[in-house]
Amino acid sequence: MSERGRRSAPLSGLQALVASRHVTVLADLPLIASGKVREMYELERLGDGQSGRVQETLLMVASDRISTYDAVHPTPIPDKGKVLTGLSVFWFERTAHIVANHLISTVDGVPEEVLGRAMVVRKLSMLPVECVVRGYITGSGWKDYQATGKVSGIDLPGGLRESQRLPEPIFTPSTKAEQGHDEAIDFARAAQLVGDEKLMQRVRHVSIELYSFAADHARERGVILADTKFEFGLDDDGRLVVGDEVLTPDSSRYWPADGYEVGHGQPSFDKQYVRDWAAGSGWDKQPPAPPIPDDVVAGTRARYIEAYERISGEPFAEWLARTGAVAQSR
Ligand code: Q0Z
Repeated sequence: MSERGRRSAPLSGLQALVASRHVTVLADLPLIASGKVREMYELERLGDGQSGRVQETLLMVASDRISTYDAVHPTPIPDKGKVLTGLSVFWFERTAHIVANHLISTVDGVPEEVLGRAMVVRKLSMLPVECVVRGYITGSGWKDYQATGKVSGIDLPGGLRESQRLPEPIFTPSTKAEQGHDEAIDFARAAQLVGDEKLMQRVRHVSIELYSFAADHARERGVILADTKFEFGLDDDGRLVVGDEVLTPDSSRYWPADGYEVGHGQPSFDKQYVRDWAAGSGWDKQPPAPPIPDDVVAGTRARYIEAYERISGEPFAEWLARTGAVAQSR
């Protein structure tokens, strides 16, 4: 019986959230944002000991929660948060030549209980747009193309088929909706929201460079990066910095390259077991999402780990060891 189960007092709102949504409450740290699958906490201001300047920092923690059809399942996928954090860090480390990023550390300042699934990051002033890059026509892009021949105001060639590779990657920004779905906007509207056209041109250029770098890398490892979403901010010196998570399966569509075929939707590299099971389960895809059976959890966990290993080229155990998520054997 758990500590909680022995008591008779009703759960507080926060305790209920923690219990029902697998949300981690870290001792003393103020929780400042909780998304479908991640939490963000405020950390102490860090002094650099040199300049006398201080840096506000945040702790981003990826949980093992999984969503399909926009609903979060009550069943976690063990290690999913560690895989996603490991992939974000992999990409941050390999794309610093394209743009600065917010990562400070995955070790220093990270509470023991979230080692491997957390990042200490610089607090940024976030731009109020989602920066989507598409190399393939799918999802909402495919819907918009079928209706109008365009995506985010960009005219595309006629006769494209679902999931087809685009002649070149396109930048298709969207608004950040507090609730519900992000709305596609054109470049001019994004520039207006950001309030700086020159900056927005840089954001578009950097977004496409990041996508292209990652898509080329993934393709060589048998994975198609169909599209992805970045969030940018400005640091204390007004410099452009990529933040949030980058190029993870939660912020991107990854497809296995083998079996790729135009003319229909592609299976997701990571979530296809859950979607296939859900399709046969009788779930109407409306919240609440149902619990996931053990065999589907195990298959999905294996896919996440395979994604980490294919993309990074190293065993997932190396990530766990490097971050102290598991005790080192030597
Ligand atoms: C990220 C989000 C999450 C819930 C704000 N470096 C930064 N500075 C300031 N703000 C953010 C970042 Cl990354 C920021 N989000 C998205 C992440 C949980 C919401 F882990 N919102």
